[in-house]
Amino acid sequence: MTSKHLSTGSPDPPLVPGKLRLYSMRFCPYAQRAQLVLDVKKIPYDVVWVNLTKKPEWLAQKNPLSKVPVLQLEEGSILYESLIVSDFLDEAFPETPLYPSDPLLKAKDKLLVERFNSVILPFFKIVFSSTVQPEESAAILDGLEIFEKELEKRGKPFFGGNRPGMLDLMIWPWFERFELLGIMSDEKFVIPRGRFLRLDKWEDDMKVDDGVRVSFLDVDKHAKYVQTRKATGTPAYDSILES
Ligand SMILES: N[C@@H](CCC(=O)N[C@@H](CS)C(=O)NCC(=O)O)C(=O)O
Repeated sequence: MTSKHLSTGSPDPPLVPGKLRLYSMRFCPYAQRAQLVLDVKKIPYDVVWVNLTKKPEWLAQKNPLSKVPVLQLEEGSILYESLIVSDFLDEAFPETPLYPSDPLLKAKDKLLVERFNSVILPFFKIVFSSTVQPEESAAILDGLEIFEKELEKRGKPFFGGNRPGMLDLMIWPWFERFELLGIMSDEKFVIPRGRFLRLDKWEDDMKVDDGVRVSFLDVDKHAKYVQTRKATGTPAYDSILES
């Protein structure tokens, strides 16, 4: 997990036999989704970290949107978009399934992943503008309330039951980063611990899951990424990780 983020001019490292290849950026919550699925399902993979401000030329050939995550299979096929990659991995590697087997319950989990976008968008607005509009903070709290109630309804530690499932993994990267709201807004908006009791407990349980721990970064590192990206336009990807 220590290799550097490759930038313009860097060759694309050869694929490793027996492993899937994930192209990622260490601070990207979408790419983290795919990594979480790989880690929780214990699928053999290697990661190539990509500098997204000075992109290697080959990124656009792999993904026309030039974004991470990108997944490359051993025989060369390529997929991108975090939800597509995550669902593909779950189906292609059926051991440790991440969705309920009932198609209706599976569809409902997907609806909740979709619904979480109402939290993600205001989250990014607050973190990258450092201002807080009342409708943004309200959207985050309203969104979290839905997930708090859902966890209560399911009556299990995780949305997936007794272990993290796809819904847990698809929303987790933003929970790992929620403290950024306070840090970047000068404490104008924080999600108070204690307001969502079940989600607080869920968060504690997620943090100690073996699969989730692999990609976990503490919030100071996430904050340095956002701060260097905002201040200079060039995040200090590698030096943050080495510090
Ligand atoms: N909808 C995409 C979003 C991926 C995304 O926005 N990735 C960002 C990094 S967090 C990216 O690669 N940005 C590069 C760019 O926009 O040029 C997904 O779910 O995979």
